[in-house]
Amino acid sequence: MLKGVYFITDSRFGKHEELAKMALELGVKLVQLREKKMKDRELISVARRIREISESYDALFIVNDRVDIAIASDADGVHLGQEDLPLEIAREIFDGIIGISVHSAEEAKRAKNVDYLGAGPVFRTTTKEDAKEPIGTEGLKKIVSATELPVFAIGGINLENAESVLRCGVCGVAVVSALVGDKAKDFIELVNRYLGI
Ligand code: TZP
Ligand code: MG
Repeated sequence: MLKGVYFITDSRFGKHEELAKMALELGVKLVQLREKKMKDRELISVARRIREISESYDALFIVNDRVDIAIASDADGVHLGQEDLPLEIAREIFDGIIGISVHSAEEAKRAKNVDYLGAGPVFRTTTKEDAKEPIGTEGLKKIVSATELPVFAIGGINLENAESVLRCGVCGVAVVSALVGDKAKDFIELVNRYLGI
């Protein structure tokens, strides 16, 4: 289900498997493994373990950046940035959900043959080291208007600002830090209530 809260793991907040389990336990149905530094041998076993855990919660599992790891872990999907493997090539070798990151309405218009867009960062975030300038809710609205695809907003989304983001017409919100801490449950409830999940 490409809708609702989309949780992204980040090793700064804990072990990938434990973070994924925590989110799944809270009812999240969409989990992404995002890891840029780990050696491939370790990464593939982490991916396979999260694949197994998400399966048992009946949730979708997406791998960030790495089509090879997505294939080898039997993931449901892969999330690609503008500089990762080109979409057409990813489609040739991977049969699953493909999402891509966009930062502007132009990039959203160019995105064809993908299953969803990740749009952001909406707000300033300290979670992603090389995050671009925030697009704000105005930029997000432009992206949503420029495409027919489901759009997940990302970047600095929390309990306080989630409603302003949901009002832009997104299918869901992709978050790291909003689910790490004591407001996680309230955050998920707010998003689900707004989206009628
Ligand atoms: N891509 C754009 S912003 C971001 C990623 C992976 C980080 C989102 O983390 P947080 O803690 O929800 O701001
Ligand atoms: Mg990427």
